[in-house]
Amino acid sequence: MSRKNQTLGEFIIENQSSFKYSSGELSSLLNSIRLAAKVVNHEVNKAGLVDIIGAAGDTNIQGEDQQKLDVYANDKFIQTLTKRNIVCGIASEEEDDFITINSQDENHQNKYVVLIDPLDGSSNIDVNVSVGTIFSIYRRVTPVGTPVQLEDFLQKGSEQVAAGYVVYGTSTMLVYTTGDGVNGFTLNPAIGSFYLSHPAMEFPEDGSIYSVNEGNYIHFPQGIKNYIKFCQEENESENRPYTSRYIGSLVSDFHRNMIKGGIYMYPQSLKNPEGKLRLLYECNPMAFLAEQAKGKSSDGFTRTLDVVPTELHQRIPFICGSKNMVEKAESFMQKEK
Ligand code: P6P
Repeated sequence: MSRKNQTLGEFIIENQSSFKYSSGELSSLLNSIRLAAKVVNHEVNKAGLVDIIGAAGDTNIQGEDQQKLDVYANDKFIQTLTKRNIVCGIASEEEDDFITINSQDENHQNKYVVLIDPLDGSSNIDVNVSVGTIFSIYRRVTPVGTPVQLEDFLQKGSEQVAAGYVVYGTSTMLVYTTGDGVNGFTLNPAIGSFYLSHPAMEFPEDGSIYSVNEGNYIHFPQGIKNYIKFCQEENESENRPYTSRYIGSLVSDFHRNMIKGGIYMYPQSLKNPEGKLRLLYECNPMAFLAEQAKGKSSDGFTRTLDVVPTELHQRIPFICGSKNMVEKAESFMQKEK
């Protein structure tokens, strides 16, 4: 049950009983993400004012320049999750390996692991374009009370118990699912509370927005090239040509497409033979949200949530959005198989 202007805290408590597994720990975990989102939002919103932007000089495991705000966001989410003593392990885009959280008490009963992209799209920070945080939550599969293992993180996306994102845009929103639909909460910065502003979010079955970096067009698989041409063809009855909108920030493109109807694609290419997006902390959480919002997500052939992970930072091709648009793109991909 939800009502407009309910706070995120009230919503979490009211819907706790519907969580598949939780003795209040998942609620506490979601509340710690809420706190970290507010702290990071405070810094992101003034990025241009303090010397916290610009490359930290370091590079992450992907070999990408690490922006200082990446590092800040990563530290804040890890600190908040660790302090609350709720999770047994954390994996982050900004960390080469997963982090084991040793509980203060000897009978370490924490049963959740969190995978996070602390600041996705961070190359946009210096040009004041919206960025986001993406999180994914699983129950551990190794015995409670033992140190967390890699297999606790390498679970199929269909095993997620919760997933969501924070979009630091014209307003800051936290959008998440625990497997019972998708709900969006907008931060009132004056009082620091998130309010239920977008209950029961759903992708329109059809849409007329396509999001892809067409600069990579010549390197795309033929099926994707054919679908992009389909989007650009004149067909009034099918509302084509579609509109091309690509922000370069997955969370922002996904969020707009979920509200208006659309498709996001990051296919494989010569430069990125496995695609660019990471399966565990970008594609799986967004795919869980997409399916919970009646949308669809795949690599053109296999449902994203069915992919069996083999390594922490693996990448996969990613097509996600309005169900009929994704199925159309898949039909073009499968014709060229
Ligand atoms: P490109 C940001 O780095 C990101 O992971 C997504 O947020 C975004 O959609 C994509 O990569 C942008 O990549 O190669 O088009 O700049």
